[in-house]
Amino acid sequence: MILTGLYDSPFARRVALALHVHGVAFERAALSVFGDFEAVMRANPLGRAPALQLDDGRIVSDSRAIIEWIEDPEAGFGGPMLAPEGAHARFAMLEAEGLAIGLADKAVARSAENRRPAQLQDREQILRLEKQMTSGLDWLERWADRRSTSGEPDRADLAAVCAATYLAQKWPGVFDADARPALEHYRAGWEARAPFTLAPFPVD
Ligand SMILES: N[C@@H](CCC(=O)N[C@@H](CS)C(=O)NCC(=O)O)C(=O)O
Repeated sequence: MILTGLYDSPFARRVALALHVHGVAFERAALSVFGDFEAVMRANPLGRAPALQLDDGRIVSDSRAIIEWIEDPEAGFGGPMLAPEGAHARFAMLEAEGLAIGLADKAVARSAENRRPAQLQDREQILRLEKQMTSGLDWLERWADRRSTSGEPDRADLAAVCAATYLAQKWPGVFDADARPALEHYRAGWEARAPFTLAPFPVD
């Protein structure tokens, strides 16, 4: 099994974390969607990361679909389930996971804006993205205040920690750790533990 993507991608990273939780052995193609675009196109018809190539050659893309596949009983992997049982707990997990993935989407879109030459950057779009990122962080700050960093993480924890660390590293002006103590405590607490230590965010 081959996972394509860099761990500075909040999407590729959370897939790697899910694979580690389930104890699935995998190789990694540490390719950049920009610098190694042609190779990424060969790994995923959409040229995006993450993509997981199964041992039989099939390719699953999109982090949500990949994690769903990893957790499907048919895949036959062991380890603790990342989706809680019971409608109430499951809905609460999906609510937070959806928010965290959306926040990561906005932060990645904000980073993409910086790849454009300064004169082509869209000021209105940048302000809109930063407003969305700030509002998403406000929500996660309240949520993180009620969360623990002991026990086993669920899918919402994987998504929230990957999104928060991406923002902390790439957008420290938007995610000011001093102004968001609950989220910072939660993020740093999980980052110090497996599975997060097994697929760390690359620090250059
Ligand atoms: N919804 C997708 C988002 C994946 C995504 O945005 N990946 C970025 C890298 S962080 C990417 O491939 N960007 C290049 C592109 O979309 O062309 C997922 O959850 O996997």
